[in-house]
Amino acid sequence: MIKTPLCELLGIEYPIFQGGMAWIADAELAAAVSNGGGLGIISAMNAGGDWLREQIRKAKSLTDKPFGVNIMLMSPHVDEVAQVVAEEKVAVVTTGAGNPTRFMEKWIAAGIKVIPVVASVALAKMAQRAGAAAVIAEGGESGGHVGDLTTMVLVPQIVDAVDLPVLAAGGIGDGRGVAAAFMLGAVGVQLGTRFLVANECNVHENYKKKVLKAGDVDTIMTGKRLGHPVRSIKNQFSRNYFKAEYDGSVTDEELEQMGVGSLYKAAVEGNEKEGSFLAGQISAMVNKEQPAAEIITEIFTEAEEVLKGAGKWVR
Ligand code: TUI
Repeated sequence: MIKTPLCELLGIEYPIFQGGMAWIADAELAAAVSNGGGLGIISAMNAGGDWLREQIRKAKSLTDKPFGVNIMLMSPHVDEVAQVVAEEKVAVVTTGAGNPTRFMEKWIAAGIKVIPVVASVALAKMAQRAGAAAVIAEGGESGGHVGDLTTMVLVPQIVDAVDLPVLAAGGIGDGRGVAAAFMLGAVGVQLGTRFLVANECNVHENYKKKVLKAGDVDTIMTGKRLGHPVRSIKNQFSRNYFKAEYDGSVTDEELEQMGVGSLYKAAVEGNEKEGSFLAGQISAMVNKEQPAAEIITEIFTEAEEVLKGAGKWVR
């Protein structure tokens, strides 16, 4: 059995978080992951406070286990959702796409464990000074908004830089990835793409099909020109966007406009041409739909086997 200090810190059975995926990670998915022994996470994405409060209450009705909320810091409603998580006293708040320190005092005072997603050593150190309970080091293999560094390079640097539990994210989809993350010094992992195809995930069926079908070179990074790089599965939308980014006659405003509504079109409408299907490079290795709880037990059974054999090259 695999146990790490993260399990004790949060009262969870397996040291695994489900990533907060915009328009995808709702109360049902979060509760299924928490009931399976991991930490389920509701994505607050660009939603307002009322929607989030309803989702938090729904998750509370579906599970007695701890769960979290991911706050996307570029959201136009960030102040409102930051207040809602404090009022609802969720167990864990993770953050993404920015620096969460201005909210952390309020969250910590509400008894919330704050676990920021970081893509650099500097932000990890800032998070520690502001009272983070742990950090999630997310490499550029992941889906959605990404930093520059890979998981392999980022995780050990964050482990060395802070005196906090570190979770690894980006490019992890099976037990081998979990074992590798532990070798880099992580005490937990966060997976998004693999949970996207969970039975309990309510994302549009076309989205799941795209992830299940994707091969090794089927994701692309766009958005660098506007300073918000995102990884998604290649399709008409991402190819057009990529071309427009390198076309000097397209203005930044036009480019910004091209992206509006594209996540909704993918996740809710399943629009294969105009949607932005955010997913990680690990999509290539995500090949079956199954219950969230089964994903967790399968991954940790495999990780245990890999770790038990880890000494085979050492004499
Ligand atoms: O946040 C994510 N993944 C996301 S957010 C999202 S919604 C979105 N859509 C379009 C554009 C932007 C966002 C879809 N996927 N992952 C966590 C993450 N955070 N990855 C990288 C970062 C990050 C990057 C820069 C965190 C902080 C940062 O700079 C902090 C600073 O100092 O301002």
